[in-house]
Amino acid sequence: MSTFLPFLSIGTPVKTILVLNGPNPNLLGTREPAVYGSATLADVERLCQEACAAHGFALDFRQSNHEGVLVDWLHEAGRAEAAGTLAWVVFNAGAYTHTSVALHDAIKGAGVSVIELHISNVHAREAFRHHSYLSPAAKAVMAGFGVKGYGLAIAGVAGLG
Ligand code: CA2
Repeated sequence: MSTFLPFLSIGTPVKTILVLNGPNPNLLGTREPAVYGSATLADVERLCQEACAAHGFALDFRQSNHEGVLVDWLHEAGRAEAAGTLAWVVFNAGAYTHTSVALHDAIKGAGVSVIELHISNVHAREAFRHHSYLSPAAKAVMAGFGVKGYGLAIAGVAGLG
């Protein structure tokens, strides 16, 4: 049996799914449970770990409150996808979804496959949450499944084969 960790025993390279979180999900589980539920960001990471393990992916889970850091991570992800080591990015950009041309440009410029994800149904909320700068650059969009959406997004990527 192979002891080379990035490979399954059958020799198939394991690709990574990068789960990126933007500003404020570090507050999950502490505020607004009616909107976001009671799971913490650590719970979300565990859920993603389980979903990735179930579908044969490695997980890279990150959160930053800083737009430029997210831009740098998207560039890094684009290089990893081009090198064949990254499958997709599951991206909850938080409020930057509704404000950031820089993140739009980073997704497009990096040529990275992104699923835009929101815990809440942003279209059933305030009008300022209805517009997304990311959706036109993303390959897929999902919203309103609560934190379970992260696992569903990972299953969706797996379903693409
Ligand atoms: O529904 C989502 O996942 C959002 O991306 C969450 C963002 C919000 O700005 C988007 O419109 C929709 C907010 C991130 C979570 O921030 C929290 C703040 C307080 C308590 C819990 C979470």
